[in-house]
Amino acid sequence: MTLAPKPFVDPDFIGPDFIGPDLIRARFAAALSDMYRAEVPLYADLLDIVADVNARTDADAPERVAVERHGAIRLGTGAELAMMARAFAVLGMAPVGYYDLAVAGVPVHSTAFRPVTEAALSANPFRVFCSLLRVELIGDAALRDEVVAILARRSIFTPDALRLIAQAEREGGLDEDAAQAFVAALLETFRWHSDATVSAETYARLAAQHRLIADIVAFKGPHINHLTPRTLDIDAAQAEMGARGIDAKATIEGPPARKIPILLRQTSFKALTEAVRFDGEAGQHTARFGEIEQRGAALTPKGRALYDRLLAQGDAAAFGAFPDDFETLVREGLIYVRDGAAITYEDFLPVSAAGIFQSNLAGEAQREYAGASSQADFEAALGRAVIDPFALYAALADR
Ligand code: OOG
Ligand code: NI
Repeated sequence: MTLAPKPFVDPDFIGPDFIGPDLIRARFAAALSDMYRAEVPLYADLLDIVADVNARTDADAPERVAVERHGAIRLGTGAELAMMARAFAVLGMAPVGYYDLAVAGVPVHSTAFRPVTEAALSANPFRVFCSLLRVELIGDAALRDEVVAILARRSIFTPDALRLIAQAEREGGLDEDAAQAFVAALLETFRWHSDATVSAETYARLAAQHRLIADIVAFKGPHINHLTPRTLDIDAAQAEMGARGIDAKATIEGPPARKIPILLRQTSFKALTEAVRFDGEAGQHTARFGEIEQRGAALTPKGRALYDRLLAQGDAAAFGAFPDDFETLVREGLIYVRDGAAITYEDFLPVSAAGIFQSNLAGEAQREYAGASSQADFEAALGRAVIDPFALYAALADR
């Protein structure tokens, strides 16, 4: 089945009293960052490091860099995903790309909700990497049924959020009061809940299947599991994490350091073990972390094919074969260029995402999930097709 990529809220139609989606998104991203900073103080330290490193690297960095970040959530059901897509549409964010994480031993598939036009990206580039549990990959039929039943009992949106999503769709936008109410209501979906919805015994069985399944299923909602500011020098930021005694991931995901950065490089501090309660009984859960990333040039399909081929060699030295001067990158058609400059990559990398997932699942045995990737199933749940990221870059690029 092919579904048309139709936005739920027309971003070009903003009524006279309406707050534009870009501004609602900027307010939401700021509110989410404030909430996460309060919930996970180590994330505040990470923001300090990034601000220092960025100021040292480029005092004249574009304003956008300071507010730039992404976050991630993990949803349990197709219905949750469909409603989340409608909520993000109110924020001017559309699903771009399909990421199959099952091949990397994580039983989810994902998209990135993000602004898609140049104007919207420069107004506020906030993105959310959004994963959906692939319940069919749970081999144990009884546990699978139990997961379905547990998820069917929860509703992750507040009544106000649902009402305001419908209002935005019906009326074509939200006015000031409604926009404020919507930001506050949607924030509730991303909040951490230390009271699990299941017993310690059920949690243990879910976690034995996969720790990520417990994270997705055992709580009231899809708590934001990390936020990621953009750094202009990830090697310096990684070193600074070490210097401040922060327990960081050992390696930076993505391409090695280069003269001309490409795609994206990411690292994180490891997920914190936090106190939770199972039916009032004390327990622990490990899920929330902080991440940083450095973004480089978006690759053309030809460039990406070369990158993937070198990646498959499994040896960092292999990347030496990827040209690292601007003229060659352009001449060989490996990067997208506009007005003489590389277009920045705005998306994610499945292998990096898998590396980030894995580093936050310390002690989790590496699984293998058979079964084809399932973009059609994902899109059926989403209620629309995901946008092809290459098409967005190609539309921006010089001919
Ligand atoms: C998402 C991990 C993917 C990234 O930056 O690649 C991601 C998750 O842990 O839920 O955020
Ligand atoms: Ni991330």
